[in-house]
Amino acid sequence: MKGRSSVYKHFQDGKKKFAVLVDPDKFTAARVKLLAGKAERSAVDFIFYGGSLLTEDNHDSYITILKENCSIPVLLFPGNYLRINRDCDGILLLSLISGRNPEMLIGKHVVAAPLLKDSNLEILSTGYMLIDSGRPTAVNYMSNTTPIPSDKDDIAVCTAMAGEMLGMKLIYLDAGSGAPQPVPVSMIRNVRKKIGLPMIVGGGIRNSGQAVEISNAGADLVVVGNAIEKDLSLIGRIASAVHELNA
Ligand code: 1GP
Repeated sequence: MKGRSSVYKHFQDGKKKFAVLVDPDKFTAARVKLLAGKAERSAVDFIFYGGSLLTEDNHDSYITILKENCSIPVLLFPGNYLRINRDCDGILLLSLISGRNPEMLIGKHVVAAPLLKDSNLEILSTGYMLIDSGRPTAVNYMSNTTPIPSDKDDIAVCTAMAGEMLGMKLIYLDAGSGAPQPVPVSMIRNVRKKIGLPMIVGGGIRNSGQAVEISNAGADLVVVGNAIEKDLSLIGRIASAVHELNA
């Protein structure tokens, strides 16, 4: 962190939060600017930045646009750790603990370690868990891992507990980008009962009703990407619905 207040502290204040996910492959520069303005006016808590592929060469310029047009912390949500941007506020250092692919558990992290150490980014070590949503998602395919079945709450609970005991700072339950169904509420509730870490939930959330339900089940932070790409006005609606829970 470059003299800024700790991002992790925000996660620990017990308030319900909302993050917008920006996948640069799915945006134009003009739309990133619009999104930044709306997110700022709606007091969005975080902007997550990243995607599974990043096929376009717009990585750095979009982060500049975000930083110039809003004061919201921007956290890298990396599909590829080697694409680091030092103007961001932090990085979710994801270990894909629901899978058994060593590259995603530790391999890529080893390669990226010197760059990360040198970056001054706040490193948020995150136990990342993919939950089956009824159809393969980009992350399933790209990570070459099998998600946790959506009706196996006990596996999700034990995986999250293991992540916590391994010293991770955050747990992220993700149904995957564009998932037909978000992570089941019962699973979120059961994981919440057993772990004390801040919990992030994303994937397939399309409206403020779902965001509120997921927050009430125990998520500290809900993340929405796809639905916002299609309709930027959702930013304000979801932000106020989630933030009302803190009133
Ligand atoms: C995916 O959790 C994020 O990793 C957000 O998913 O794009 O479906 O909102 P959506």
